[in-house]
Amino acid sequence: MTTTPPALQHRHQWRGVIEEYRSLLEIPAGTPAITLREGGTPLVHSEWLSGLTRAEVWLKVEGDNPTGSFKDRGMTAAISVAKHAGAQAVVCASTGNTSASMAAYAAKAGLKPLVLVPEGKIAAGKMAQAILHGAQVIMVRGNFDDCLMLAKGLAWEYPVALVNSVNPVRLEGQKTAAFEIVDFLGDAPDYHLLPVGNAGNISAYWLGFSQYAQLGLATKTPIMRGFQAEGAAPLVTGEPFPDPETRATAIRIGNPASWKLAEAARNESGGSFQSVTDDQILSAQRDLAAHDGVFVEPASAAGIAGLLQELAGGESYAGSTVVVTVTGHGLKDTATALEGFASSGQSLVDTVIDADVTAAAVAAGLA
Ligand code: AN7
Repeated sequence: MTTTPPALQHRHQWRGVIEEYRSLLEIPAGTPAITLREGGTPLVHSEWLSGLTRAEVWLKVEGDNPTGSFKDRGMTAAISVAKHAGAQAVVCASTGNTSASMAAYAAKAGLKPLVLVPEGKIAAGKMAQAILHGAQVIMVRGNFDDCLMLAKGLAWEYPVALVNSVNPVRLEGQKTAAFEIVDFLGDAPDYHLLPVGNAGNISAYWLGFSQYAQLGLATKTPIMRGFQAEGAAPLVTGEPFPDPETRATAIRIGNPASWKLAEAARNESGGSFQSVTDDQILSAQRDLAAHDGVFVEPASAAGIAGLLQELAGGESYAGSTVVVTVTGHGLKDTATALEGFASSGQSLVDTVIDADVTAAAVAAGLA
């Protein structure tokens, strides 16, 4: 038997969300974990937002997951269970991040990934991930909701396992983000804000917060506030959007699969659904990057945009603890980020000089 050197004994290598939380997850006993060591993402304190709100505002930075979004939490669970059950191929509909995550975990598991995406509406980084991880990518003339209908139909009639969040195992993995927040803060926050598209994430968070409260691991559950893009805001209006439209393509969804669960989360937590415009989203994305050093994709900034909108409207968070989940990494979609930057009237990098210190100093305004 080897012994661990004393200096290393206190160190813990994060094992991924299944092994860290297995006893709290409803997945079949003995399912081997197919993991990229997802989860264990940081809660980063935002001095900027804490100052604006006179609250303690923390960012749950889910872009730090292996494929750059929160989807990896649910995907390790769904792929592990599908593999254990003998699946050969997996399918999902996606606005980009689910397909990137599914393709990576399917590659790790030796399963064939099949991806259905709305034509022309997927950020380049996400598409590159799905392709490089070996997915067969099928573009659909339609939106995400059409893709989900097809994915369900394929899984129903052919030997492919569906891993969209209509698969309840996905929510089991995804709820670990709520566990991590409570583990870190010592209790649940007063408020939890996040973007909402297909509504799996908010449903999973509510499951996780509720479970911790029932187990006595938290004294309370947070008020849940979900934010949608104005052009794709069915949970705000109460009606499906037949033609959802937003530059935050990740949340361009008109008929969320977890509609009922998300409404339950709102009702039971005393929360709300609100919408924000694309300009607010892109402006929040820039401000978060510039103030806090956290670069998120447009959809991920919806919760930040929502918090700023509420403050502008006179809402007070003073004295409370607030967690805002930022769901995906900014590098997923640099094109939209730079378009937003340019359209805000700021100039992109356009100074070109010879390799000369004086020229650099002049260009930098130092001389
Ligand atoms: C960055 O990848 O639906 O409300 O197919 O990628 O749980 O759907 C992505 C959704 C928020 C919304 N932020 O979460 C997909 C997909 C980012 C996202 C959401 C998504 P849900």
